[in-house]
Parts: sequence; structure tokens; C-alpha cells
Amino acid sequence: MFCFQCQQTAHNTGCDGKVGVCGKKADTAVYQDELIGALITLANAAENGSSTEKTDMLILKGLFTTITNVNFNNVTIKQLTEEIHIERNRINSQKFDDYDMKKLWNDHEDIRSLKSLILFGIKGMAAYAYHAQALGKTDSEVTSFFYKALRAIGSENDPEKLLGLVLETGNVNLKCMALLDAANTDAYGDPVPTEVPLTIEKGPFIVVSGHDLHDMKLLLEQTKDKGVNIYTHSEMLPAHGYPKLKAYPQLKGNFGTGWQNQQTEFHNIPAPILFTTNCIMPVRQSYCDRVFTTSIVSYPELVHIGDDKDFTPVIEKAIECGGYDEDREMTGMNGGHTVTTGFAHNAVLSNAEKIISLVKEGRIKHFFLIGGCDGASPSRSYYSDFARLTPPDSLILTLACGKYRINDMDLGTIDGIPRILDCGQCNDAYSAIKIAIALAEAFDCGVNDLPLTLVLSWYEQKAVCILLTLLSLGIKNIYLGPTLPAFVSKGVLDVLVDKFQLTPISTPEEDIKKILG
Ligand code: FS2
Ligand code: SF4
Repeated sequence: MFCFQCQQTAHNTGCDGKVGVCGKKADTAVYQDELIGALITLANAAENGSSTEKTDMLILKGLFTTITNVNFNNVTIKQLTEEIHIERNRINSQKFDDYDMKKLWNDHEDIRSLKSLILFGIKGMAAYAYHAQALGKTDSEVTSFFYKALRAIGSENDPEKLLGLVLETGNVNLKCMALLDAANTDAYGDPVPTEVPLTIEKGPFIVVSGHDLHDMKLLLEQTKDKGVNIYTHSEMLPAHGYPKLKAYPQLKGNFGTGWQNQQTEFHNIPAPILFTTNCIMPVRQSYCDRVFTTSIVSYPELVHIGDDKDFTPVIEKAIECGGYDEDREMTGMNGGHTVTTGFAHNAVLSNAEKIISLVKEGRIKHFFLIGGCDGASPSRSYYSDFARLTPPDSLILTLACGKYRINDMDLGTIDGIPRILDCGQCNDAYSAIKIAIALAEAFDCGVNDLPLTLVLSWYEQKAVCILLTLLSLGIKNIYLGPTLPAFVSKGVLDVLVDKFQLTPISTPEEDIKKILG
């Protein structure tokens, strides 16, 4: 196997043994490569063929399936590849051979690096497009870019053109995140600031993980008056902020911390867990009979809830498990008992005037965006240490699952505004961008001239497309960690550093000094 698409890749060069660090086995990695090879050929076949919405959907599903911690199941991966072959033959009668991904992995390191940025970027973007599509929203520019990018991965070898496509991936992902933002807010309302308990009430409950708000809504509807409570986990936490989801009284709180702690936190849990997307980790014996998957997530021998979205087996399991006998007090990673979410663009910008006058009065001197993915690497304590060191006259925007390192910290308020503002899931980077642009407009300057620093943590491929979006907007001086991507070659890194001053994190103390210096 060869895979180097995520931050925890072996030795920060690539997973190439019998099993990847994430638990993906060598044969699964090969089947995932074959799936991507089939998608590249499907995109070629579509160029002179007659692709339909079904073709578009297969592209999204195929890319999403290969994101880290989504699908560990050879059977469903091979089935999807077969569906792609059938679709390719349906839309174009010409004979095609699947693209061989070894060509990419063995290519010149700069070409491989640029193509990896595009491929991993469109994987992340496919997840966002899939969620938007589940709520009935599509965008033809976003859809057609998947085809264009896949074709380029198969055949383009001009580094300049590939670099252009890398930035175009970021640009199109901004549109895709805007699409998903509109889909979520049209369906469930604009998020409002919401305090979320970390205590689990006694009685039957279900833990819902992943990013899919549509699945969450369907489960809330199906658990109405069933005596089963619902708790979010990981990237589902921001669901609490959406008015039409928080209206369900059984949506009680949040279970657990970062996704990387799930094997310990789910140990002997008296409740089922539903994974709607990543990040699912290899499932341990002590809770494997209680884990359910749906949508793109797949794991051998677990019960999968199909497209009919009948969650009855999950609800029955919750009743059978019974939950805790007494309320169980749990805490966040810093000992806090509650966390707050719901500070998406609408909520923050409704306070824009106040924030602007606090800046003018010198009571807010700096903004930080400390966000992105979490992961197991001990060096990720950088982000919590960094947050603790930020001065009391600074505001911290956060988003995605990396927030669990800081979201239960009590860093106080500035004139009633909490110093930590959770914008939402990783795709809500769109909110952070909107907030930054609005601030730049208010102060009549560019985003790079604001007293704003982005301190990002990355793990999987959605972080890649978000980083590309920020670069495509010309945002400079981004601090990135905990390590730089193994797939970024020295040559490509030099370009990114030169063009965008992309900076690897060092120590929190040194970086803060440099930023505020
Ligand atoms: Fe976090 Fe995992 Fe959001 Fe990522 S829960 S690393 O999928 O997309 O963030
Ligand atoms: Fe390794 Fe990450 Fe690939 Fe898993 S997804 S095999 S950990 S590089």
C-alpha cells in the first residue's frame, strides 16, 4: 500500500506497510486507489459522453468514500467501483482502462505534490457537496470542477497549470462551502449561541457523530416521544446551535471530546453510536455491537442504515442498552462542564458594531482563528497552550473538531462577548471567512491588514480544501501544524512559503511573540 493523505501518516512520509496508522489495511488502500482510478476514467468518459445526475453522485460518493476514517470496508468500496464501471459504460460506449494510481505515486515529486493537493482537496470538497446535495442544493460550477480536476490528475503534467488548478480547487471550494452554508441555514435556521451541557442524563440515549445535519434531523424526528435522548459527538456539536434542531427537547448535550479519544470514551458505553461521516476509528470489542453507520461511512460487520434512513435499529438498541442509571457528569479536555457553540457568521456579525467599537477603543487588539482538525499526535497540545497564552484583549474564533482542545476553557469575556467563539464544523470555515471579510470592509483594509492570525491544525482532506480556499483568497501568514503535509514537496512548499508566507508552527510562546511582536 501507499497512502500519505493525512497528517498522521507513518514517519510523516507515507503509510506503506500492512496497515496504515488510521487502521486502514493494505488491501483496503489498494481498493481505494482502484476506486479513484475508476473515477478518473469516469471523468474522461464523461467529457464526450452523456453524464447525468447519477454520474455526478457517483463522483461525490467515490471521493468521499476515500477520505480518512470514512470507509474501512472492502466490500462496499469494491461495489462502488463496480457501479462506477457500469456508469462509465452507460455514458460512453468507448473502451476505457482505469487510471493506474501508481503512475501518480511514482511521478516527479512536485507533480505528485500538486496533483495530491488537488486530489485531496476535491475529496474534502466532495464531502461538503454531498451534504449540500442531501438538502437539495447543487451548483453546476462545483459539480463540473470535480470532472475537470479528476481529468487533470490523470493527464496534466504542466506544473504551472497544476498550480493554477490547486488554487482553483480552493476557489471552487469556497463556492461549495457557501452552498452548504445556505443548505444548512435554509433548512435549520441561522445558528444562535447555545450553551451545551456535557453531562449525560440517565436513561436511554444515542450518540451521533459526524457532520451530516440532515441525518441528525431525521433521527431527531424519529426519536420524538420515544424516551430516548440524543447527544452529539465530535463534529456534530454545532447541531445544537441550529434553531430547528435545538427545538427538539431530546437533543440534550454533547458526549465526549475529540474524535481521537473515541476508543476510550466509548468503552462499555450503555448506548448506541451512529456515525454519519468521519471520523470513525477501528471499532473495539467493548462497544462494537453498538456502533451503526449510515451514508458513506462503512465498516465491516456493523449495521448500516441505508438510504431509507430508518433508524429503528439504533433506537431499539438505545432502549435495550438503557443508558446510565444516574446522570453522569462528564467534562471537556480542560475540566469544563459545558461548551458553547453557534457563533456562525450571522451571530457574530449581528454583534459587528459592538466588536468594531471595541477594536476602536483598544479593548480588542487581536483576533485569532485557532481551528481545524484534531488528532492523536501529542504535539497538538500546541493549540491548547497557544489559546491559554493569548492575551485577554484578544478574541478567538474556532471551528471543526480541533476546538475540543479549547472549547471548555474559561477565557472570560470582553464586554460580554465570550473570548472563544465557536463558528461550527470544519465547513463553517466559510463563516470565519465571512467574518474576516466583513471586518476588513469595516476597517477599510484587506484581510491581510487586519490584526488577525490564523493558527490552523490539519488532519484529513477537508482541511486541505479549506487551506486551499484560504490561499486562493490571498490570505497570508497562516500558521499550520502540527506537521506540514507529507505530500507537499520541498519545491511546492517553497512556492507556498514564497507566495503566501505559509508558516509551520514552532512553539506557542515563540509564535505568539512573533505574531504580537
Ligand atoms: Fe475532525 Fe474528522 Fe471536520 Fe475532519 S472529526 S478531522 O473529519 O472534517 O474535522
Ligand atoms: Fe496512513 Fe492517513 Fe492514509 Fe490512513 S489515511 S493510511 S493514516 S496516510
